[in-house]
Order: sequence, then structure tokens, then C-alpha cells
Amino acid sequence: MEYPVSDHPLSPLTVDEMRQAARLLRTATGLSERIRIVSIELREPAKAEYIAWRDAGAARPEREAFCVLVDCGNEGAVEAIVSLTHDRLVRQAALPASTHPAIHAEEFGLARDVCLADPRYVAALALRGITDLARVRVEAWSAGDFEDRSRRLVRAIAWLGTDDDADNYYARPLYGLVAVVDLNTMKMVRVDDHAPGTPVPDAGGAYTDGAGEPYRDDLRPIAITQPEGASFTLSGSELSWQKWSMVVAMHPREGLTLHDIAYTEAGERRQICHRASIAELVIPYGDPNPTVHFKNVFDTGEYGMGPLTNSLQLGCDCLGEIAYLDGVTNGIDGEPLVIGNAICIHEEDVNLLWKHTNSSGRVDRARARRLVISSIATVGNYEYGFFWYFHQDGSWQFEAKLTGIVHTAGWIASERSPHSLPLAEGVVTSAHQHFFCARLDLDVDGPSNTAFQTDASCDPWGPANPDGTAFRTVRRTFEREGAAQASVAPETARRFRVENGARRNRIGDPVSYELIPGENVLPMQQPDSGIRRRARVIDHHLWVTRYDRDERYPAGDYPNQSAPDQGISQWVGADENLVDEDVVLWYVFGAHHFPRLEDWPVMPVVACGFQLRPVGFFDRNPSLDVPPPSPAHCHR
Ligand SMILES: [Cu+2]
Repeated sequence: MEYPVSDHPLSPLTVDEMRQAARLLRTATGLSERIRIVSIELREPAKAEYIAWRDAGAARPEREAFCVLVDCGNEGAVEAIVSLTHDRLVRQAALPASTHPAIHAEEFGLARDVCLADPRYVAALALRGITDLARVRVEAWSAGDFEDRSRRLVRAIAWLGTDDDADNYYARPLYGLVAVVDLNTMKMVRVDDHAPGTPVPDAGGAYTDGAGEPYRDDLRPIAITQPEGASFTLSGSELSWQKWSMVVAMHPREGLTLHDIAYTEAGERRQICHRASIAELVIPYGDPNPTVHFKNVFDTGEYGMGPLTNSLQLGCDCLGEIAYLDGVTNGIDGEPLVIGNAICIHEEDVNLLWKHTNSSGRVDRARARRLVISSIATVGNYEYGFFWYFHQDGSWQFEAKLTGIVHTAGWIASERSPHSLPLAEGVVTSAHQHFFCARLDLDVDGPSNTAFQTDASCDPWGPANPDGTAFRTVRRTFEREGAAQASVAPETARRFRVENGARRNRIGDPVSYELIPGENVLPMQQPDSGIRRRARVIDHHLWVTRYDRDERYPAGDYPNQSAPDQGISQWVGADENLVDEDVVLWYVFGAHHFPRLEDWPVMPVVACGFQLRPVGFFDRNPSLDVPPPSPAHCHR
């Protein structure tokens, strides 16, 4: 039986496809009755097959789903690929022992149930004066390498909440209480109480409705109107805006993903990127506090952004003429869950594109406008905004927006800790870092590319440099995977570039795009610490690998309780040639977060990211054809 398929081979799974996949998992895999479906996603077609369909009229790639399950009945985990086109199981494989799938959002509730049903845990609460269990808020944090890796365990920490939906329970941490829960067997392994009977802080953490202050009253409205509508078109997942085109999707693990990004110039469609996403996000905390020291989370790989993605509200999250895409994710029972308005697409005026006042007095200028594709995920206390911007000069960029509530812990010593900031009596927020890893499968005018680093360098004194002022750009080509790592160097304006040697611009140079780092930081953990060994990807800001369909996640496919050296540090051991090959850039950028009082009780947005800019990709400024601003708004 043939099933109807989505309209584009890279469109994410539909509700019907998700249901079909879940049915096949239940009926065709022979697993126990007690399965939990962690994720169901489109198995994206192999790149060559996709390009053959797009460019050469080859057959449309078949629709397949890639699924990850936990089989609680058999204490194991399984990967399965099902064909939606042919309605059958294609293959299934048990994951190796001690390899654990991500923690599904619904398993937070399961961990809480285990805690509150356990007499040891209830006794520890009672010692703190807590008898109303309904008020206890429990978070299931990944256990990293701190617990038995042979079992799927989490460490649960807790706060005291209220019935008020505006309550900020992070103001009331339960100091020292850590429960170890087996998610698969739903059994309590251990209750560690490092500070029995510590009173619960009664600090306030209100951040809503002005938090006790009257709202400021001097804001007059700003209206964003586009009387003729937006300048982009959206058809299914296919988006085009002026000369840009791409496919926009929602992925269970990475959240927002962009595919097949191209720029059409003089009627020619020029490929720039096959796929762009944030493939991992690692957050190591830096505080020996007993409820903090183990917090080394891989938010993308251990939890997954898809199910945590917000449903956005017009006029609040996004302003202007908006198009939304829904996201489809799955419950732990496999039932599709639709996130309405998961992805926001709109345009923003961003001031000046270019300008010149000629010696004649003539003024020419163009106003800049950008296309914004964004989503926001709530991961427990934090909000992560994922914002991709496309510009009229051929550049594009990614910006993560970090907001939400800083994570808290209790603290009872009289001394201030150098690792945290006191927020109130008995409440601290700890130092930590957020490392994003972008996976950028750039295909600059096609897949055959070479990556290199550029640094500014001053020339030595000499006859050719008599003034000592000459400087140039020096190049380091990433020739093989084993030596294709680098970190940012603001002192030499270091950038990373991808060129296509087979295509030249008007001065004979290869066409290229460069990656311009934003603010960045190196990891602050000891190089041989557990988290560094499990997240080798954060050792460097840039890695280059040869495209491999199965190399998707730089800290490994299953970072939850992972063994050391998974993912990219293993892949580059193959030391494959990178010259004139299909290269993938992995750019790691860190937001160093030593919290401020101003981050409490809710944190103003902190942004971090990077830009991608054409360098000799075009023969001149590609935005000369942007018309001048409308005279109705421009009086001179
Ligand atoms: Cu932070």
C-alpha cells in the first residue's frame, strides 16, 4: 500500500506519518509492551540522492522515519528505521549496553512520581518541614558519569513551589537533596541528603506583572505594518525571500533546522549550504555545591529541543507580518503532538544597508531588511531563542538568545562561595557556560569545497616594508581531518572560510563564504575532567570533517551518560582528506555565564552567535539593486 507523502523530501514528518511510524514500531519490532518512544524523525535522504532528485529529475527519495525507543520490559534501547513509503520496518538494532537514549520531556514527570512515592525522599522532605507533596517541583538532571552507566539513571533535584501559576519556584531550592532514579524501572536507587533538615528559603522571585512596581507609563505604541504583505513566500516548508531560498524544518533533537540554502543571482540558483543547525548544546556548571557539581548537561542530545519548543504568539513573540510553521513532535507513547506556531518567519527593518553622499551633494542609500526565522525552546529554567537572519548583501547569521531564569541551588555556609552569586538568604546561582555547536554543511557553489583559516599578519621590517606598517592575510588550509581544529583569535581577526576552487570570481579567486566568530570563550573545566572527556567537541571552536550522513552529533549520538570520546573526536581519527571534498564545519561558541544580580529574577536576553559572509562569492556588492527607500517615508 502506498501512502501519500509530504510535498518536499526534506519536510518534517506530518501527523499522519508520525502515527504511521508509531504503529509500525508497536507492531513490527517485536519489543515488549513497555516501550517508550523517545523520538520519531524524518530520516533525511542521503545527500546525493536528494541532489539527484532536485537537479537531475531522479526519483523522489522515499520517506523514512528514524526512531529511538526505550524498551523498559527488556532493559534496553533500540534504533529503528521504518519506511513510510512502503509501510514496513526497514531495520532495527539494539543499542550497545550502557548506551542510553535522551530523556523525554514526559520522563520528568515519571521521575517526580518515583521521588514522591519513596519513603526516604518523603522523610527528607519532612525534615525540611515539607508535608504538602503537591508543592514539590522535581527536575530530572542527566547523571553524566556520576552514576552507574549500565542503568538509565537521572539525578533529581527539587524546589518548593506554590499553586500560583506565576510562582518562581527557583527562589526556594531544597539544599543538598539529590535523588537517583532509574527511569526505566521507575525505581528509586538512592536518596542522598547532604544537608538534612536545612530550612527552605522563603525568598521571593516574582518577575510577572511588574514584580510589585507599577509598569512604566511612557511607552507609546510602535506599529509594524506591511500594507502589501510580507516579501517572502512560504509553500509548505519551502521559503523564498528575494534571492534567498531554503527549506525550514523542526527536528526533535536540534529544533529549528534549515536545509538547501541557495541564492539566485541573474537567474542562476547558487547553492550555499545543504543543512544548518545547532547540533549540540553543552552546559557545564562550575560549582562544587552538592546539588550543582554534577550539572553537565547536553541540552540537545540529552533532552532534545523539539518537544520543548514554544508555541509562539503573534504580537508578543513576533511582531509584524508573520508566517508560522507548526512543529510535530511525539509523546512518549508515540502519539503526535502538534506545537502550533513553532517557527516564526518574518522580516525586520534593520536600518542602513549602504549609503554614500557624493561630492556633488547627491545622497544614495538603501535601507536594510532582514529575513528572520526563529524558534524558542524552554529547557526547564532557561529559554533558548534560535534565530537565523538572512540579509540582502548575501550574508547570514545565527544568534542564540539566552533568557529565562538562572538555575539556583541552596547554600548555607556563612562565607560567600567564589563559584556562585547569592540571590537571597540560602539561595545562590552558580557559574556555568553554554557551548553551542553549529553543524554547517556548507556547499559553496556545490559540494566540492576546501576549508581554511585566515589570520592577519604584520610583515617583518625589510626593504619591502620600510615603514613597518605592511600587513597581509595568511592562510592555513585544513587539509586533513586530524589537523582540522582551531580556536578563535581576535588578536589576528581569525576567520574560517570555505571556498570552491572550481569556480572563480572576476579576479580569478575561488568563490567563498567566511565564518566570522562572535564573542567566544574556552571551557573552564580541567581538560581531563569527566565533562571534558565526554564533550571533546568543546576543546576547539572549529572542527572540519568530511560529510558523512551518519555524522550528525558532535558529542556522539547518545550523550546521555556517555562514555568518553564519542562523536567528533573519534571521527577525525579517520583523518580523511578535506581538500576539494564535501566539508562540514562545526563551529563551537560559548557564552560564559557568571550570573549578575540583574539576571534575577528573570534574565534579560544575552545573545551569542556567528556570521557567514560572502567573500568573492559575488563580483561586486550584490545589493545595488535594492531600491531606495520610499519617498513617502524619506523627505530629503
Ligand atoms: Cu547561563
